[in-house]
Amino acid sequence: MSTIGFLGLGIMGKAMAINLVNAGFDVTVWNRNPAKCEDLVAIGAKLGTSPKSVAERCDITIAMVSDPAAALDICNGPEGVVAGIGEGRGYIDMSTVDDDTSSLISNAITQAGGRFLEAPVSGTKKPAEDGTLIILAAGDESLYQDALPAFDVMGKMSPYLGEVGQGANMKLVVNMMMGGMLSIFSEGISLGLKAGLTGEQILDVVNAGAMANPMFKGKGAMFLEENYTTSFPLKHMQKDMRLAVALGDKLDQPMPTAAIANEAFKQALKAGFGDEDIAAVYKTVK
Ligand code: NA7
Repeated sequence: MSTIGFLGLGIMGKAMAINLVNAGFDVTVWNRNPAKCEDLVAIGAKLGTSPKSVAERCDITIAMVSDPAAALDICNGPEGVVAGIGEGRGYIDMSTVDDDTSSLISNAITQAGGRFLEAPVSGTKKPAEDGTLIILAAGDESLYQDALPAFDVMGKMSPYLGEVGQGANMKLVVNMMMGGMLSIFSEGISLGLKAGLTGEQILDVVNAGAMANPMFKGKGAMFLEENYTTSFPLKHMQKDMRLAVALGDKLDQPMPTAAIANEAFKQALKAGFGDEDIAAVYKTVK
């Protein structure tokens, strides 16, 4: 069994690392704010002192941090992953970033002798806890094969999508659609309520028809309860929408709907809802 390093113990990383420890992997953890390592150490994880020390010690180091800036931060500098990766060891970035950021990281890791895989995930807190994420892997295929036992613990499906960039692109395509759907759904619920329908009536009809999906079911209930407990921070969805719109620019792909949904999430961010769940986009239209 490979030794695994885990960098970034936020909502997602913590749940994923716990599953790896519970499955019997030898896991070393690091988080910028070290207090978040305590629960992992309590169940048997080792404590790393820097991204470099973790990458030096482990066969495979996994990262799950917030955004492109954070993904680059933990790689670069004298205490970064690149300084510790060495010949043949593996680095898997599971954060959601754009393809250019992923390529920069890939080049730095491979020039240092390491192997690189990007593997952003589809799924939020609950699937991370349940080990049912969809892992979108791309990059070094030998590292993908080596990582499969760990992916099987964290996810229910982990397709190999080809060259570095294709995992990042797949993730942005999926989340762009999710953000657009959530934005129009929040407007529809609000419109229906203002027209005098009840929330239950609207959700019952939506959930019985061709539009039924688990997200509408879960987030619809949250809208009606005005419960915005975070499982997917709204600030991260706005980042994903921003990166998807930028990908559309780069590829000359018109995306009028995604661009407007991005504005809705920007508005929610400006209103101070960034650390609440993506369901809080509803508050800007209700
Ligand atoms: P969270 O719960 O916001 O956690 C973010 C993590 O990223 C957390 O461990 C942060 O450390 C870490 N972070 C943020 N910036 C940095 C920098 N500059 N250096 C090192 N570490 C950093 O996010 P989620 O777990 O919900 O999401 C993770 C990813 O999955 C994200 O890409 C989503 O879009 C999908 P901290 O605890 O603040 O010290």
